[in-house]
Amino acid sequence: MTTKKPIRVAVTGAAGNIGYSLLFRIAAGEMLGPDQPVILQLLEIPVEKAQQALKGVAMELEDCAFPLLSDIVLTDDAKVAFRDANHALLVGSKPRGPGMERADLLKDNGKIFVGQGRAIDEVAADDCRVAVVGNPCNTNTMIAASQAKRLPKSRFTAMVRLDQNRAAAQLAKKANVAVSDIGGIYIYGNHSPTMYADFTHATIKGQPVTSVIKDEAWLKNEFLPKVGKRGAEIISARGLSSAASAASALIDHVRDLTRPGTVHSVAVVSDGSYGFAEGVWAGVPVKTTTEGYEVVKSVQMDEFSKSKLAATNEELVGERDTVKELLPS
Ligand code: NAX
Repeated sequence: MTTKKPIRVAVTGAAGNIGYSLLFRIAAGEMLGPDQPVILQLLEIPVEKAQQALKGVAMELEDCAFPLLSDIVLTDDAKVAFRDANHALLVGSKPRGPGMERADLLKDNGKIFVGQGRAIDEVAADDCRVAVVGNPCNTNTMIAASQAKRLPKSRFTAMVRLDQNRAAAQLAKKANVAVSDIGGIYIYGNHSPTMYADFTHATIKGQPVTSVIKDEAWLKNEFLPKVGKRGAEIISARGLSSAASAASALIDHVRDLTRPGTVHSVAVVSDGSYGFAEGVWAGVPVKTTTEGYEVVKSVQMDEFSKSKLAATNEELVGERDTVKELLPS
């Protein structure tokens, strides 16, 4: 029996698709460790159907009899969900409806993240770390963090780990090696098709990718769009967006941010590194430290990579402009 104090994990959109793949893995100890008890604090919208679905998920969690699951809180109130939370996983957001413009989606979802950012800053634990999945996740993170007066901005991160995992899997498949043979593949920029999966510094069994996969045209014209548009490919095959793989990536994202020394892709507030505009949330390689993370700044980019970074930065800056009325002046 573990004697550790339970960690409080708040999850929004908990009755959604990703929630259904995520919560059971957190409760099983895959995110915070096999001897770390957790309390799940689950937020859903104040709509009967969503609250009923949430109750159903909680019943299933109970029925798993997870030894590490100390308690479950169900609520439609952000302040209840985030109270004393050590981790806030912001998964819930509004899906893009038929005929809806991306700008409308940005603004509509942005409002959710204003409220949630404020609530987190008010009631979460002092050590709270916030990880955002709900799309457009980079800009939603910026909006949530902009409300924070108490928590440092570095505690707010957006998930680009699914893109890293997708990129590693595609390289492994092409080279016919195990995924564990792929090293140093990191995602830069936005979680959108403009993201840049930097294959130029990645390795296969320790050798540069470009010396193993000699087909540069494949790397530039097939691999990159494949990773960038993988979400859409899954929707067209499954009729639903990626859920289990997104949940798995979020487990990786949070777990690796608690393991000092790990280098992984995380969207963090930009300090201007790699030419990203200061203050946008851009995917970069970070090294986890005991305090949090530090951005790996030493990667030298070639002209091709620089043009990709500039394109994804332009999109992030455009998103920031679209939601500027939601940001404190
Ligand atoms: P679902 O529509 O299945 O679930 C979302 C849930 O969020 C719903 O149950 C809804 O009631 C709830 N919700 C909406 N507004 C809320 C609010 N204000 N507070 C609390 N709950 C709220 O979507 P799902 O497939 O779970 O995806 C969730 C989000 O993840 C979407 O925005 C999606 O675009 C995004 N994704 C992000 C990925 C990433 O790599 N960053 C990849 C997967 C996914 O596409």
